[in-house]
Order: sequence, then structure tokens, then C-alpha cells
Amino acid sequence: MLSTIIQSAFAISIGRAMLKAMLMAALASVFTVAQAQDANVVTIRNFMFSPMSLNIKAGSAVTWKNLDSEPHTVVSETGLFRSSALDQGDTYQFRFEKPGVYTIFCGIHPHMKATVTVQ
Ligand SMILES: [Cu+2]
Repeated sequence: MLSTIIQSAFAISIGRAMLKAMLMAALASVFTVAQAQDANVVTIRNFMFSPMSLNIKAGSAVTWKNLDSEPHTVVSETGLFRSSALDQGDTYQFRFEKPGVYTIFCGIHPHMKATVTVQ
């Protein structure tokens, strides 16, 4: 009798633990997806933007981060925005409200180009 109670209590606690683990896994995957969609980060490294083309939804922000020891800027070809010189580790953020294809370049090294496509 007692062993039955202990066994079923054990079974319930195992069940709960599994349920909790499954719930945590589900939450973790939702969180990862949400983060991935939100984190539109373009890194600047070796005088290149990476990724060179980025697709985002209207209303999303893009963050550029300079990893080079040389300063870089982030400039929109149409003059929509222009960052100040970003030193190593500095970031610049711009939120794209309107759909379109935006060409970005570095004002110091104009051969450095990238595009942001806003849907
Ligand atoms: Cu540059």
C-alpha cells in the first residue's frame, strides 16, 4: 500500500518534471525566435558589412556594430541617416519605418556598401 503511494507520488513528480522541462524547452524556443527577429545586427569587420544584405520588416530597428580598430560610419545613400564615426565596439541604430531597399555605405570608406530591404 505504502509502496503504491510512494510509486504513484514518484510517477506524478516525474510527470511534473517532464512537463516542466517540456514547457521550459517550448518557452526557450519561443524566446530564441523572438530574439532572432528582434536582433537585426549588422557587424562591421575587415572593412565589410555583414550581412551585406539584410531583410527586415517595416518598423524594425537595425543596429550596426563596428568590430574594426579603424573608425567607420553608417550612411544612407539617400541621406536618410548618417552616424558619427564609430570606434571599435561602438554601435549605431536606426529604425526603418517605410518599406524599400536602402543602400548603406561607410562615409570614410565609400567602397564599403550594404543593403537593407524593408518589407
Ligand atoms: Cu569605413
